[in-house]
Amino acid sequence: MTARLCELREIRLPLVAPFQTSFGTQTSRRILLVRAEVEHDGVTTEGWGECVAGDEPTYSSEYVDGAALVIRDVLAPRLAGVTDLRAADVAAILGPVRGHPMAKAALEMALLDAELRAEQRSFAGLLGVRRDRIPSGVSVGIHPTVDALLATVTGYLDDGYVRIKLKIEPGFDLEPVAAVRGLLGPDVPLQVDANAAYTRHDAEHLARLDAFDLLLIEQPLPEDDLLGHAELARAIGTPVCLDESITSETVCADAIELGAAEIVNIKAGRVGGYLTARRIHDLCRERGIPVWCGGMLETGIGRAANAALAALDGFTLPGDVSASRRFWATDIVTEPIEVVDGHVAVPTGAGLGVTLDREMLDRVTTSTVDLRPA
Ligand code: SMG
Ligand code: MG
Repeated sequence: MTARLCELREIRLPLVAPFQTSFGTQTSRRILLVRAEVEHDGVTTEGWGECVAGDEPTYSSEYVDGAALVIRDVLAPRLAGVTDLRAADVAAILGPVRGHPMAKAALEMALLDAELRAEQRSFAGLLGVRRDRIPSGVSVGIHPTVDALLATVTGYLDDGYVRIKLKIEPGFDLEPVAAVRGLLGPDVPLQVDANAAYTRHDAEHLARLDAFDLLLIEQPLPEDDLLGHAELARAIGTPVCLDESITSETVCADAIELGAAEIVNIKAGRVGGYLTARRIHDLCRERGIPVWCGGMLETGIGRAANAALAALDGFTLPGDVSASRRFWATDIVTEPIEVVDGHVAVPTGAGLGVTLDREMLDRVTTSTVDLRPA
């Protein structure tokens, strides 16, 4: 089997509604896609990967233009020189390149999809998952008013989501959380995500969230403040969950050891790929730390992979694996991700299990770069 990276595409998709977090508002999304090919017994099979880097370096330091450059000029050339390239080796080969986990993850994902398709195996099969569907939670952005927020949450409850996550920031926290808890009643799981908007001095304020019986508070403090998260976890009743801070297996182990991560949000892009994400799942499971699968406003490609990952046994909390229509009017896959009875099906087809809608893909493509060596 010979594998190679072929193409880097950028697409642009408008969001069905603006999505506001503590670091900004998005109305559309630029997304990088990578195409790989595997040749086996004279048959060529293609695979696709999706890069979760955002338009600007606000969630983390990675962003679309930076990821595109590092893929084109650094990462793809390194992989092009490897004989018998396999997805499982990508992380180690690219290890000497510091950072850029989202760019690396996209390359590993494209190769993984191509290899698995060539072998007629599913990603869920490779992971060895036992569930055929996963509970679906939805992430709700900051809204201009609490009434507008309640209207949006009501719509998601009607859609069947089994868990609500609210984005919060200083000035938009206690009041909206109280109102949404009032709307949900005591039984619907509710959690909040601050995307690093608070400081160590906010512990007393954040402790007031304890009144709302939240599943967790996600990433209240800056990415590099592990000790601050550990102190906060001791000071408040709501369990502290880390997202942005968990950049590797090592950091995850340290965060758990310090008491900074009572729960972990796993995102493959943030840690350099799905294979590393699985190892972080294993590590958390050994240490008794619950995990759930995060989302990065992916298309159906990334969501399909997330649905398989989230079916691993250690994912005991509902993830941000919501339906395609939560963000996109039209997805780029032929069978958009759907929420049925509050659950998303784990894809069973070969590779990541989704088929690209070529016409739609071409319609939203804004640029294409050839990754094959000249
Ligand atoms: O993909 O459903 C989704 C969005 C989930 O809230 C979500 N993601 O910090 O967890 C997070 C955010 C990061 C993306 S904001 C650009
Ligand atoms: Mg988050």
